[in-house]
Amino acid sequence: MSYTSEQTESTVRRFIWRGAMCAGMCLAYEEDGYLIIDDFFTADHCDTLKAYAQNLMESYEATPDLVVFSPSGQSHAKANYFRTSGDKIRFFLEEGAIDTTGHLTVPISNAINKIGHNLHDLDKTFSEFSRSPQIRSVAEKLFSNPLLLQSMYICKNAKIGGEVNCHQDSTFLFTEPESCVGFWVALEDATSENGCLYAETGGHNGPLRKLFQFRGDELTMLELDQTPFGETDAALTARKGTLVLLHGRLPHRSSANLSDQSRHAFALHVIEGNSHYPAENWLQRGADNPLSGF
Ligand SMILES: O=C(O)CCC(=O)C(=O)O
Repeated sequence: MSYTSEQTESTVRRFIWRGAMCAGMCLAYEEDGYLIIDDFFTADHCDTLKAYAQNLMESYEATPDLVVFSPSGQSHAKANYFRTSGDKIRFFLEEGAIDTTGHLTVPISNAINKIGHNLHDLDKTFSEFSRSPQIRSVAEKLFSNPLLLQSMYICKNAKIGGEVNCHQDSTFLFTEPESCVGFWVALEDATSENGCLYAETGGHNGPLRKLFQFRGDELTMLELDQTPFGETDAALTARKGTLVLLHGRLPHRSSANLSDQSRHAFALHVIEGNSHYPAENWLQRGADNPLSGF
């Protein structure tokens, strides 16, 4: 697929956070399937969260046979490590971070692809960030009973940060009716050089293409609809502190980071508490560990 006719920054609508989600923001989100709000977090707040995460990563000791993040072709142990991470804090490495002998090719803090998937409940610092007044305010505008389902600290480090293929978040976080919304926060400037998000403007009006499930003791991708994605040509560039809101049906992706600037981000996925969360969804939490809200 080629991504030639990039939608320029000037044609992508942008807003500035002024304490509440205004009518213009609601309309843009409804029409485009994404919403960019600058100055959502202060640069200082982002720096503090990034430094905190760097510390966690530097203290982490990798078990390379378990942790490489690869959405396809995982070994059983790796798939299990991923599958059971919904109510834990786990570290996933970049594919290029380990050599054939199982040794790290780069320092551990550069080797990590992401930390997931329950930072928002298990870590006080991430819980406070996820439940900040501004995230809560947007969530309460979009949901009647918002529940925090999944969180990720995404590194996309310089030179090694991998590509994220085009997908719809509802493929991975499905409810009936569909309700997933992604809150993606740039903790560093995200540009077309270091792997910003790209999206298909209005593509949330298309069908849900796939469902990622845990069935018969394995993770499987079910095909629902063969309609190809349209062009994901809207560059959702985001300076540090910007919120990018992503509708669960919106096709989006990001490129590998070949630049010498890292692109750290925090992503939180929220669902409607009044919807049904199927038992086949890959991400499950124990009965003694229910989802919570703000
Ligand atoms: O940060 C990225 O590059 C991808 C994030 C993403 O696709 C998501 O949060 O749904």
